[in-house]
Amino acid sequence: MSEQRLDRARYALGALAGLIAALVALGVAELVAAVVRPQASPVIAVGGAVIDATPVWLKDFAIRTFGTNDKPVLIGSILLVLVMLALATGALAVRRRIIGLAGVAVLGVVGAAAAATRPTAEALDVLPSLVGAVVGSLALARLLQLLPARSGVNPASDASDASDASDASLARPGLVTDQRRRFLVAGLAMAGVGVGFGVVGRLVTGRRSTVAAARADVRLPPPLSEATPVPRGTDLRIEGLSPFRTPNKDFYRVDTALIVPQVSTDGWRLRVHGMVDKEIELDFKALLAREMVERDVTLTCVSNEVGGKYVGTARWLGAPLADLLDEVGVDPAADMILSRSTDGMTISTPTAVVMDGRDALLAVAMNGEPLPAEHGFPVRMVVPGLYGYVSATKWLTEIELTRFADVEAYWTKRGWAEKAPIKTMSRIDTPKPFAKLQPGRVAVAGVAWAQHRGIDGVEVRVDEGQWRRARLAEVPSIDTWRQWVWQWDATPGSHKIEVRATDRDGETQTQKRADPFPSGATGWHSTVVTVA
Ligand SMILES: Nc1nc2c(c(=O)[nH]1)N[C@H]1C(S)=C(S)[C@@H](COP(=O)(O)O)O[C@H]1N2
Ligand SMILES: [Mo]
Repeated sequence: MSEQRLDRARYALGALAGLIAALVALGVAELVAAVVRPQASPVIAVGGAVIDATPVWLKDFAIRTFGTNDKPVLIGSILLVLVMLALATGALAVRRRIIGLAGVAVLGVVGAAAAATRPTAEALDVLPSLVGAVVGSLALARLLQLLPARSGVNPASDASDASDASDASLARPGLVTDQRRRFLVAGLAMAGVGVGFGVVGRLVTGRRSTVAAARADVRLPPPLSEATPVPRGTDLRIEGLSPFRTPNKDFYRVDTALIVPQVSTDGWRLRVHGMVDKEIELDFKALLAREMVERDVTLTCVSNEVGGKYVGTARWLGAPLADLLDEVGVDPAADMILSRSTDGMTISTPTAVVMDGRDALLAVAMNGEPLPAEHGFPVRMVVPGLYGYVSATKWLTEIELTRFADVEAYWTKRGWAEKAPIKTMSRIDTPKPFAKLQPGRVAVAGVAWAQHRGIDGVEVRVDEGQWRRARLAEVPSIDTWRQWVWQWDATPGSHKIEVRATDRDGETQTQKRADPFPSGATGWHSTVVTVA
């Protein structure tokens, strides 16, 4: 074997050593995180830090491009970066061991720093990254020792006979193979241990999540005020049209949580404090004992694009927030309700909106079952008429009465509008884009929403012709979306169908296209179809 090839092989094996060391470090870190707490895992902590630091344009791009897969994509990207850094560190460490150790140390410190600076960080959160880095660097050091000898330098003790003969490895290729085999066996064993630790760590984390049990234990109280009966004809039951009520499993999910917060009902407390006469703290039982109401409300995300899917309707059961605020006595100067979740999210809601008589709820159930973990178990806020980022706090634990002049919530700090009422919007659900249709009668149908103002009219036009009034379905209240349908006599050719809605204030949706940032998208949804 030529010296050059041996060199290349040593670098390749060094890179491999770096990768294996990273695997060991991550596996150990996951195992420690399972004991400390899942949020302290370096990948989760760094992911959270990246999410918080992500500029708006990139977040928008990620949501547009990856949709609900944005989280797996983020974790995958972090792992990819880690793999590349590990390969480079290992390769560089072939020449200079200290680079390898420094590389591992830096990665460990990055993980620990991310974990320590998360909004809900606890002191022990640095442990997974630090312990992982220490064990990872030991693994790297050991593997580097086992690297096949190069001319003159041979750290492997029992190969010392080769160390003074610069051509030894050239003369005895068998030695290289033996050494390489020993390296690979050790590397494989370490990689196996690393993966094993990681798997066990994840399994333990899964076991530790108590939410399934806590959810099963919740006995939902009957509502004092039942939902306004849903009139007949609320659901037009047209194929391809979104049902009036969105099943929980299909309900969109938008949040910054890389792992779904696991909040049990046992230790759950809601603290209401700040500019109030008397601060109070409720446990879950006390919340369930309050007068409950049940309401159909449509939630919408400000990031929803024209025609997008980040909107859904559920029947929520919850305690009216206004009642609770009346009890604590809100200082009239407190124009902001700052709510906090267990994962450190902060959301600001105008006090006046919550107190104006609408059904702002501390919700405990969604479509007849306790909130699913991803939708905020055990308690979340729901405020009809406001985008989720200024109202719909999931995993809620704290409500502070304060002032917009004094505090900025999470998304406001990142440039999103401070106050964000939902904009009137309509969407064509059927026919689907690029559908191939038969000539004749085609049901064009969709949903329109203008929560807490209500939808007054929906119009459809084809190929920029006359606007035609769609037939509106019934609705239980002004807080939900409204289905609509228009019968089209389709003629052969390619056609563009457009929709626009008018709310009960008489405002018709503007045609002007606006991005979701900073206060919600505008523009008319359209669909192009072919009739043959
Ligand atoms: N704790 C927490 N609550 C949150 C969020 C979040 O990131 N963290 N996202 C908000 C946003 S932007 C929206 S649109 C709604 C979405 O609620 P859903 O996931 O139940 O549909 O939750 C809101 N509540
Ligand atoms: Mo949102």
